[in-house]
Amino acid sequence: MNTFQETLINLGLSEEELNSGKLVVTGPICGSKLASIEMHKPRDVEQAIARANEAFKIWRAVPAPRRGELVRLLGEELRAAKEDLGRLVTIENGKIFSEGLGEVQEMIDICDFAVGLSRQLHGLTIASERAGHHMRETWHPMGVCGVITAFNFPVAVWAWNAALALVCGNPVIWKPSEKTSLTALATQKIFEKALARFGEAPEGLSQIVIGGPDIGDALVTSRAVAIVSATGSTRMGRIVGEKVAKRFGRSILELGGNNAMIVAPSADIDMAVRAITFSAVGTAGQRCTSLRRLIVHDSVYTELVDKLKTVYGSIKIGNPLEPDTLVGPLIDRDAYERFEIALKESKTQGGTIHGGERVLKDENPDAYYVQPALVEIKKVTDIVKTETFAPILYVQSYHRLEAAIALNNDVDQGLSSAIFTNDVREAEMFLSAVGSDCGIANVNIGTSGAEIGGAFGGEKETGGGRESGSDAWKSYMRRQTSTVNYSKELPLAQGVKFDVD
Ligand code: UN1
Repeated sequence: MNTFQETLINLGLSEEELNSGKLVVTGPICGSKLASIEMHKPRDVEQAIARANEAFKIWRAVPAPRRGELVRLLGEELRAAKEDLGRLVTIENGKIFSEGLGEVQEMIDICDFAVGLSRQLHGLTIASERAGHHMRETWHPMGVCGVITAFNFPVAVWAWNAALALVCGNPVIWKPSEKTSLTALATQKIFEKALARFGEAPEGLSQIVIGGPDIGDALVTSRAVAIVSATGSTRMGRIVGEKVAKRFGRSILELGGNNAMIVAPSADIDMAVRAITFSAVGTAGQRCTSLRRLIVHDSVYTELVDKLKTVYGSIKIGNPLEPDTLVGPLIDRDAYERFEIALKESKTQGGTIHGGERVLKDENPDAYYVQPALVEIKKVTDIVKTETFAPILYVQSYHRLEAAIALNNDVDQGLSSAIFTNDVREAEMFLSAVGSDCGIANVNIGTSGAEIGGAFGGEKETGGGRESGSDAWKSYMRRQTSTVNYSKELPLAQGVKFDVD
């Protein structure tokens, strides 16, 4: 038996489930078919939504710390399944095994966070202008939460949303990427184990719907789905955002990034090289937080670029299950074609390309491994402003920090950003109101690999949503403002007189 089959068995996925349908799941490691699974129809989504709304009626009244207990058990089950689920992430998505494990760790971390949160869903008391009155603000469960996730973080992003939504009192319906349905099915099995240990929970608390855009659309357009959390491209987010807004639903959008790092003259260059490499080539450049633009001070430009070329040249590309591999395959042929087109355009637009070749083609004719590319380019051309979901890093130089910050901000997206500097003035300027316009701004670390404790998301075409830590939980609840009169008078606010006798 090979590791893949063993992994599936350990995760409780049966042969029958994996060979029963029309949706073919292809593994990016060698491009072969992994499974063919059953797809849902929009009618199934309607039924799932109805079930979830029934579940909501019960779950919203369960005390939040008790809801937290379910998420605590989910965290325990994820710990037990970490190795297998991490491996399946690698097999289905192509990220290296260490990152596959890291992704499951991110799920465990958000469960821990959500358990604590389940005792901290706090509101406010507010001073009233009227004697014998008080005001307060309370957060209540909001309703069914639809979660649409992308292939690149096939399970962690579900966990960010589900762990919070569940402690906040909301059932969840998950539409995973068609490219990574296996990890989603495995995660659902893990959730079911937690549910069985939890005992009495309503049916339909967490459901999964498998399929293409029509399935996503059924979630997005339904008035019975209170919240739609969608992660993916800006193109997808624009469609989802508009449709949800049209029915006055709530959306949480986590869309594209075109993330930059500024490397200042005082930067620790060797540390910067390591951070740049992880952020730009890690996950084969397929994170929304991947580093896509490098803005280097002219005094350290040659030194840094030379060091990067050397490191890029020695990076091990190959099977992501092998321990010394750092760059696995691109997800599929489409991704490779976009990589190729972007490099072609970079050249036409004045770029000098280092790397960027397809590699390991003879061994893997149906899989797409590439040598990460560095593109030195002087002007901010269209291609520099385009997010290509692949390991391409555009390198530009600057002289004044203000100009570097302007370059950082001169793209449509606003997800992540970073500065490498040992000058506290520069660092603080970058983090200030006149600095980076992104949701994430880091100092002396890369743009990717955020911890779950902070709010995750960004501005402009990144969509404005926040998920994960800090007070992102508020997006999963409805706010209620109450004024309570415990006096025997009925004074009106603003001193208004309205005597009826
Ligand atoms: C994503 O790429 O969709 O900060 C999420 C990071 C990860 C999450 C990325 N923790 O890179």
